[in-house]
Amino acid sequence: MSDLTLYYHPLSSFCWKVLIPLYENDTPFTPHLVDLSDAEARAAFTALWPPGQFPVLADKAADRIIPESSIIIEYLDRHHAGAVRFLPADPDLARQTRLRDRFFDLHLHIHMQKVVGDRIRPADKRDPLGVSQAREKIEMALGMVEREMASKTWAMGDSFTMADCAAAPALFYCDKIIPLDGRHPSALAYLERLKARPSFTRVLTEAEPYFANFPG
Ligand SMILES: N[C@@H](CCC(=O)N[C@@H](CS)C(=O)NCC(=O)O)C(=O)O
Repeated sequence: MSDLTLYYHPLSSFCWKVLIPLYENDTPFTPHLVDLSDAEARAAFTALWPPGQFPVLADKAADRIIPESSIIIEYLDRHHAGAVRFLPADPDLARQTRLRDRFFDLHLHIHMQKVVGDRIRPADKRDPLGVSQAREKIEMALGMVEREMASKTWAMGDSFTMADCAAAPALFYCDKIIPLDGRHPSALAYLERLKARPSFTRVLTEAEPYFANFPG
């Protein structure tokens, strides 16, 4: 059994962000699916990490609990490194990678969550203004991705990094709510490259049985 346990759900976009680097390096870990609708499972999970958000990584050998997707990726890169490195050794390039990672999480991913999350709220508790503001922010961010990716393979250029791990789930689910059609050809081509990356293909294949639960 591996020392690493990942608390996750196969449909969770932020969990995808961490599964990608785990699969990139074939890092051994035990997947622990958390069903947040199960009160007992939720209680056990919040005992581990009170915010109750996955992914959370447990490293038994180091007696550590590591929450937050970007922090998990940095932790894996430092303590369980494989052939693919997710942060450049050069400090300036590492800072740029972190900025792009933050960009995908904070300017795309969480607004996508807002739009999707609103669909599962009771009809009388919906937030149309919040959703329309989130959509505007997604449009703005997609415009930035379109300009950035016109001349690049991966978010940092030639190397696949943590920024691409952040981009993959954010762009995949954004495409479900605001299709990356002809207006965003470079962003769409980037998403297609991400989907063809074997680590992300595997994540999507494993999520497939759960896609019926995605609020379309
Ligand atoms: N900042 C966190 C965000 C994690 C997050 O939003 N996870 C979602 C699933 S994609 C979650 O656990 N949602 C359940 C909840 O908030 O109760 C990270 O990067 O790991």
